[in-house]
Amino acid sequence: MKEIHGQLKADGRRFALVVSRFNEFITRHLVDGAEDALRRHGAREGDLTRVYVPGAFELPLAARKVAESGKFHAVIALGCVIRGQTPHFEHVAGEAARGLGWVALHTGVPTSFGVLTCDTLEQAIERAGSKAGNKGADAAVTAIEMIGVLEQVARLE
Ligand code: INI
Repeated sequence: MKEIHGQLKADGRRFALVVSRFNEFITRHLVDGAEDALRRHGAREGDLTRVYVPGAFELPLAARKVAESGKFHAVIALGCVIRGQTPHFEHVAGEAARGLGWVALHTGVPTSFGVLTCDTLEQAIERAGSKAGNKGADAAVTAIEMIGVLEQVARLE
């Protein structure tokens, strides 16, 4: 019986954080959480790159180009969509989720979904480093784990 678990080892890995500037007062905390998690798992400063885009809708295209560059072991997409702010919440949030899923599947590069989709600003604050944790950190740990999982799957005999 074989069992695969991704090691939480980030040293020697290169990460791109693709970050939405919309709701920047929230997304900057997701960036802090993600980078802190990467460092705590051994990632080096020089192996982290931030790519900023205007909004969550733009995350998939930038994530795709970054993944296709072949320069990164994983992409961590960070954004914040708040229902109260837009009648097209479903479109923005839906396209971000669908598009980032597409990027992962079509490039084979782990691409994690650190996009908050909230009803209220209060919920966003809770998920960006207060009582509901930090979803940027969660997305970073997911990326680290997926690198390990895919590496081991590739080594299966
Ligand atoms: N982009 C976000 O990242 N979050 C939002 O809450 C949001 N709202 O509320 O509209 C938002 N809109 C901008 C969108 O992502 C695109 O940048 C824009 O439509 C141009 O393509």
